[in-house]
Amino acid sequence: MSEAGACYLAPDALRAQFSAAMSAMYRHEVPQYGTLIELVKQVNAQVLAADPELHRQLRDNGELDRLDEERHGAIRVGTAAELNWLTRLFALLGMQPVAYYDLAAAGVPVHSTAFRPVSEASLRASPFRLFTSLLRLDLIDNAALRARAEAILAQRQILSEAAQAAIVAAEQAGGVTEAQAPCFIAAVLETFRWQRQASVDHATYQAMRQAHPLIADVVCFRGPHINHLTPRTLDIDAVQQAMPAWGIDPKAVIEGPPRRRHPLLLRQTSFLALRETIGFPRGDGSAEQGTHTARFGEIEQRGVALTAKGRALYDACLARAQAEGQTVQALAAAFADFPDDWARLQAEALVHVGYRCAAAGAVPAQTASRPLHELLAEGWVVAQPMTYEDFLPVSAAGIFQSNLGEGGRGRYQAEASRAGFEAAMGRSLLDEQAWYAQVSAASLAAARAQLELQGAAE
Ligand code: OOG
Ligand code: NI
Repeated sequence: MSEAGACYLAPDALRAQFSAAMSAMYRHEVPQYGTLIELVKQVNAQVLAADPELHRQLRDNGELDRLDEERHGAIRVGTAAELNWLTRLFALLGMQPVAYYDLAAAGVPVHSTAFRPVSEASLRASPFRLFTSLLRLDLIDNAALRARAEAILAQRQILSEAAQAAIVAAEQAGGVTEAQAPCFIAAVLETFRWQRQASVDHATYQAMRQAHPLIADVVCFRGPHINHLTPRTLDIDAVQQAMPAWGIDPKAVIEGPPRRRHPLLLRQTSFLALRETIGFPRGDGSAEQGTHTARFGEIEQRGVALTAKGRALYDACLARAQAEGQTVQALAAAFADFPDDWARLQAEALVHVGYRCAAAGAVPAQTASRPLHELLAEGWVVAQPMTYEDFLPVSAAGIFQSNLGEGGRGRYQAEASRAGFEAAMGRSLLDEQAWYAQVSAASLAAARAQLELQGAAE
């Protein structure tokens, strides 16, 4: 409540509205995305009906209700100033930048983070995330082209005057009221809309595209159009197989780890980007017709979050699979040594674990302060896998490349530039490993507090 008594929406509620508006806009613009949502819904219902254990686990983790709302999107920006504005906007929507992804190492001239909710309650309320990439013009060695790209980007404003004013006002007031929300959402949503009209002539577009398709995508349009939205499926292989029958043409391989009894991290696949007609302005005010490919659809299946130790093992297995051509067989062979039973994954500290108090009634005094292994062994507390809420740079590069067409893979001898990215944002990034560790510790503290509460009086 403000002093005047106006009622501010929680950032979680504002994000839920923003996510719904974004989804509606994309569904309208890319009808195949709507088809994909229907297919994913159907497969998820089948999986839940056939797998009561998974159903229970998702319910206990509070993930069942968020499943149909769950999606991430992706955008690409061109300058530090643009990233800075969006960082401010996303903060109002309760989204913080988690993790640094260096995609130059995988041949794509950007570095990225994902803005997402960071408390468990916020993730439950609205799990919307945005994978956000900043173009690295410093990786382009054609100096004239780089200067031209910089000059074009310096001219544009990705947020309208109205959207900028709404962000500043919300920051000053400490939020957006329920009455202001529809206007606020409408104003900022415009930034992410597809533009049928490029901001440069066709020759400039082609020169940028020649340097890298991604440079053209960022530099030649008025704003960072949303380029995909991704629903979460519980069985990515089933959706991938069903896609053709639903009139959707998937990319050949699923990115990430192979299929397993206990899914690891994140698996993703996409349908190929659409070739869309674009008007390129001529000097005389008329437009030349051309095309641009940027927008696609993607699905993902989320598995357990890995500790640093588990992640090192994952990276080693994946590198082996890649060296062998990353076929289904190569993946299966490379991951054969990665444990696939819950007890070993936990015992070897490969996965992040959350805790929950499982005591139904009164518990003996002093139980709350007993060692964890005893609480687990006697069933006072149960451990459950924590879902991976972040992204994978190698998979992201694979998704980028399959949608950029020819020339999507460059060679860059660049250092990662986490500090440069943070300077552009105007704040620091959150470390994903620290985040899982902290949520895990908090869940154990909450379980102990609950045991304490249920403790019999001495
Ligand atoms: C982002 C590609 C990465 C993911 O899910 O890993 C991504 C992009 O194409 O802009 O969305
Ligand atoms: Ni994605």
